[in-house]
Amino acid sequence: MKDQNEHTGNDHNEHSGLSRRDLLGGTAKTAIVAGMGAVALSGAQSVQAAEHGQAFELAPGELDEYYGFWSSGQTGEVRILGMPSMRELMRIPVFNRCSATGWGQTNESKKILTEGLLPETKAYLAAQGKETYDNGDLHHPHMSFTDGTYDGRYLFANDKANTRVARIDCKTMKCDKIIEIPNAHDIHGLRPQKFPRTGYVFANGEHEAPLVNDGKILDDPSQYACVFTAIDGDEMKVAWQVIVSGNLDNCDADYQGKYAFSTSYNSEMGMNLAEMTESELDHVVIFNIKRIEEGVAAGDVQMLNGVPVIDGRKGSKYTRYVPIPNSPHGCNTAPDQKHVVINGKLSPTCSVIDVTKVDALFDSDADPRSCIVAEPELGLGPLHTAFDGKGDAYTTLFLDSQIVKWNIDKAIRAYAGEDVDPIISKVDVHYQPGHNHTTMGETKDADGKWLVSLNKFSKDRFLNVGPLKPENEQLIDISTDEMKVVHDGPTFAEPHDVILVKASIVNPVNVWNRDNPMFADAVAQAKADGVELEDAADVIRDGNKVRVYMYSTAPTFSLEKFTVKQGDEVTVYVTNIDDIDDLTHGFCMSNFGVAMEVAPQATASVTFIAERPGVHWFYCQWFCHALHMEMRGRMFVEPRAA
Ligand code: K7E
Ligand code: CUA
Repeated sequence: MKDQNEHTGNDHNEHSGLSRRDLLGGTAKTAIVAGMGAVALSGAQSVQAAEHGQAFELAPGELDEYYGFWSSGQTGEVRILGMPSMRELMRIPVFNRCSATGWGQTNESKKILTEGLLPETKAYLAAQGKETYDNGDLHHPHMSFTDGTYDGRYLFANDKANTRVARIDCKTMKCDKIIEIPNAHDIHGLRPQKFPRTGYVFANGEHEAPLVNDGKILDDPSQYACVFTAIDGDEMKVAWQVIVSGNLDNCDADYQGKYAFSTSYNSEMGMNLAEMTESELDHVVIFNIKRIEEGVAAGDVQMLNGVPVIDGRKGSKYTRYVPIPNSPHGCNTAPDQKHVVINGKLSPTCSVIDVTKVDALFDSDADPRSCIVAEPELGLGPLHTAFDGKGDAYTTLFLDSQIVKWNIDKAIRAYAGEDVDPIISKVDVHYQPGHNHTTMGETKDADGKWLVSLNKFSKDRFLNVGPLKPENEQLIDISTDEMKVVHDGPTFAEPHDVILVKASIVNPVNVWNRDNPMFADAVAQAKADGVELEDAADVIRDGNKVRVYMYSTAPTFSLEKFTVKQGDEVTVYVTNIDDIDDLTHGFCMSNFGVAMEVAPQATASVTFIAERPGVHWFYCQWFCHALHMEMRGRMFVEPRAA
């Protein structure tokens, strides 16, 4: 971390601090407390910074210490923020349609968006005149693990809206696989296996439905089921599924590679709010991975949509059901590699599972509650818990609009009867926090530096932008026992969850590797057409299909014009032969609704029907050169003979 004096002593911070304070009257107090509003008191600045502890603002040109990988909820993308500065660095389109990059329009992205869909989904979409969904609800981005910590290979993320799981290749920071999960409905909780490696990606189907949902069973909830899915993260294929009792909300895995845990807020299998919240106790389902693998190998399954499905409902040898007070939500394994915190939501408590006591549940039919070693009362609406790696936990209290810091060991001692208070401190957040996350906090390398609270409401914290308000992500310094909110970060819908990863773990490339599978189809097609992509200026006619190959190098396209006939199906392949960092080109065919990004050494392609006769300009829509405006060419569309 940079020396704090250097940060707060710099002019830029002084001025931005002042204008921020003037604009956002409400935050001024927080800012001053945090030391970042030290404005105009230049002599006192270093003192305030020292009191504050950690610097989070970066001077121009300085790099962050962590990557933050953010979900975006109903926007359907993943966002990358630098941390702790909270500067947004990039957006990765996943389940959404992106105008800037052409995600959802290029042939490369359409392949990823369509190839993993189930046949009945493709049929449904075809009836809507679509090839894929263009919305998603991305809640949970999580990185692949090796030996209990992030390994920088992949990010995985769920789509609650359309029951999909996506993978992002961390070399290129592009989504490279999306699969639809059969037999399950509305994937919510998602976590990778931590040990020995990922391995499996565990995914919870949240909503109950008939297992074979073909319309024969409708309003008969007794025949509905929820399904837990283990995906092979290397192959992006479903490995196996488990039918459970109750529904499934969030999940996590242990550090031993033996168990996965899922919360269930609707053990009643109720169909409305009153029914769903009726019973005093819901449960956590514990999945015994080895037993399930053995059961699958032994054929104790039914095959549904090509996937082996095991029956893990109550009484099964594959699962255990641990009663938990009403409607547990978050499920968080601590970096001590021993405890799993189950967040109460409607109960003011968190329940702490000791994973070393889980074996007995399976081997000797011990009381399922015997694995609970603490149940501290923390406040109203505990949703998610983060950890600092020093034995303390940080739980969001949705209803109280607070984060509570508590000590796991003290909670265990209190549960055993000792007179100790596990609560260390509480801090107000603004307002109604859902997830929170600490630096490296869901790995064994949690370092206890920063906490982010993802708040669902911002209300009066920012300039009014109309009835739809931004949400508010707050940065909290947790380097001391007293938590300090040091930064407000407004964000558009909806920052559900985040992981904070040490920058040294993530090593993206600067230019594409020409062997990347992303554009393997284009490479194969060019080869079949006898075209060299990197040196192409070719128009290949194949019946009424026309393939136009060009390369781009600042500030020109290799083709300055090409001619097609009205009604032709035209595919344009652009290969960016520039081999320089940050020299991205674009290809936009104006008035055809066609645009895509072509980053250095990438090939991208797009297909459209040339139904408009006339002269049409295509241009580079990604600023690349002083002569970027001149980087354009013409498509002539000859009218159909009358
Ligand atoms: Cu708590 Cu979808 Cu992660 Cu939202 S879930 S808060
Ligand atoms: Cu090439 Cu702008």
